[in-house]
Amino acid sequence: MSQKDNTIYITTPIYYVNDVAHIGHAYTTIIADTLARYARLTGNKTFFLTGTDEHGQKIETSAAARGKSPKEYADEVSGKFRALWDDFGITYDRFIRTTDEEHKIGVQKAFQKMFDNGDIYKGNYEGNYCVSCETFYTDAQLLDNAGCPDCGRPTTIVKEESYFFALSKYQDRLLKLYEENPSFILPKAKAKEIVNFVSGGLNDLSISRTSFDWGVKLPASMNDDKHVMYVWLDALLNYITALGYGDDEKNMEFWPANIQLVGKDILRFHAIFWPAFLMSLDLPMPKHIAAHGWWTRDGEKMSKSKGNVVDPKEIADAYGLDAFRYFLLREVPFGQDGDFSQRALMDRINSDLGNDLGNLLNRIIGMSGKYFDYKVSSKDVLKYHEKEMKEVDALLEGSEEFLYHLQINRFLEEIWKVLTIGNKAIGDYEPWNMMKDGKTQQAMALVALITNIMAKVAVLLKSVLPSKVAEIEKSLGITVDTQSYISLIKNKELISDTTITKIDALFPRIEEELIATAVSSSTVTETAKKCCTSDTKEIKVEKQDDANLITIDQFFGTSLKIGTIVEAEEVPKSAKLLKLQVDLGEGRNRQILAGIKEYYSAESLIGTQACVVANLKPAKLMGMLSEGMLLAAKDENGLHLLRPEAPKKSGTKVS
Ligand code: ME8
Repeated sequence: MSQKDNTIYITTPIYYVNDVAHIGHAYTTIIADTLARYARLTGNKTFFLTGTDEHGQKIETSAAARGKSPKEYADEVSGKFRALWDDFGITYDRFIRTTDEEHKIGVQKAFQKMFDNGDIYKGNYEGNYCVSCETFYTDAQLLDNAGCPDCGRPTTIVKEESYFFALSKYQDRLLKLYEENPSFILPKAKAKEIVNFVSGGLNDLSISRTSFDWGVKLPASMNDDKHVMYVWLDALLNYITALGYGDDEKNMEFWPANIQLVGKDILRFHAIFWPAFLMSLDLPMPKHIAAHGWWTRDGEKMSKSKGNVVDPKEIADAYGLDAFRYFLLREVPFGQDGDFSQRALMDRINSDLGNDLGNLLNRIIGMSGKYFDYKVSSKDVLKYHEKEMKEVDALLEGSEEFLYHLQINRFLEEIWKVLTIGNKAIGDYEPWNMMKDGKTQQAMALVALITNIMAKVAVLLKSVLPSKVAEIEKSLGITVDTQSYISLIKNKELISDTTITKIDALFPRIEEELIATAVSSSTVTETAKKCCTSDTKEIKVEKQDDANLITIDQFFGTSLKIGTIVEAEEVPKSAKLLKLQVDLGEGRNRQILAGIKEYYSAESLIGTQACVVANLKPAKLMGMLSEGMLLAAKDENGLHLLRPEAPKKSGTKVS
């Protein structure tokens, strides 16, 4: 993306409808949304595309497993993705579904054109197929146990008549594309893998299937009804059919795309197949295919079977959407893998967002209110603070370059340097002493310097923190739009005289004990979440909606057992904690710290039983190890542990 482009087209992958949205989907979508908002703010005509990938064997099988038709199932899950993005305020211009009629028409037109160009021929395919990855593999690519090299699942042997795309023909043109456009693949380090892969030779690609029929049919002119198109051909073409390719061509002015965001696992499809298809269609190449890294959770790979998948809605509900956006964009350099933990998220909120950003706004409100009845004038800012202002303007101007190169974390770091200048200036100049000494003009210049810093930062942060910046706008009496972008950032001007409005803290501090246990494990049902108690944690997320539904497998990812409390004592200096030794039938007792001291005396618990979450990652509380969690229910009548109705053997499974 560059500032000079006047149309900007940004895409996310289209998400398979066999799964609910997780942090990986949210990550790509939030990056794309940030870039699209920024492109619009800076005055570019922008088109932002996202959507769902609904055809193929995987979806057909998932639907059948639920006793639904593929279309019914796709409608349901696609609707959930869309509802989540709407809930998140994602500013997509089109949400495409590969079951949309216009898409199918466009795909058939593209197939026809590739055929007419001599790039499609009929043959027989015999080889390995991974339904989960919807990918063909040669024998040499398979793992030793014949598993899929990408996901490790068993592959099946497919032997059927198939149409082929002459991918091998494009090897040289692809290598030339990579060589002549070193930033075609971002981050550049990833390009090497692709160049090596293509240099090793390309096989023609099987692009139709006959063994199932949930897919786009071949064009009628092919007269070959038993074939449906390979799902990746159908899916990749969404990036042009969404603009009207092969149909009304309404938005084709946006092609070629500026940035196509993908996860690293699907880079090969986008950096090899996709440009080859485009070459066959005589269309220009996208400017960048940008591959992001993989999110893990608390250091572990996320998977449905482990039940540790991060639900973006749950996080956003518990910690705030803007904070979640900031965390995703700030925590990990684009292209690298990242780890999600509530601790890291909480630290970002309290430190970057609360202390550095929110607190600076608070200080503006406080100082302007106390000294100047909330009136701020920029009149003398340059007289007293030209040096600081120059430094701020230069940093902010430079920060944009990072955004254009997708180094969003660096972009944010530069903005935070500016906030540091603001916070430091208050300490250095001590406006309270200026007021005491009657230097009112200087004090006003200082308050106005900080207000200008906040206004300029707000302009650049609007795409990252849309709702919180709306609050800053309200407080500072400014409007962030293309005009203010040009005046405050491009022309480095100052804001007009303004009146500050008092608002609530932007990012109230999240206390340690309020880390939402609700998002500590997606294996615990909503009901269980509401009644879990471990140490001093409380529950913040109470909403139940379809997006949060879990499968039975996920539920059974939590090991619930009956434990017998054999010892109990108070934790010194803690108002809430009891230290328990609990027998779970394992031949040794587990130490569990539970935040129930206000409701139970230690001695009353000895010999009693409770329901325990037995496979929780051990945690240290007040320097002591806690190896599990007791379940309890709390309402206005107090807190009660969940216990078996009749005594059970220690370690009895709860299901
Ligand atoms: O691949 N961390 O769809 P999809 C980061 N339909 N990103 C992750 C992730 C994780 N833990 N897990 C998955 C498809 N992703 C195709 C795309 S486009 C023409 C067709 C990312 O729903 C993954 O890398 O399986 C991919 O970019 C995206 O989620 C969608 O995956």
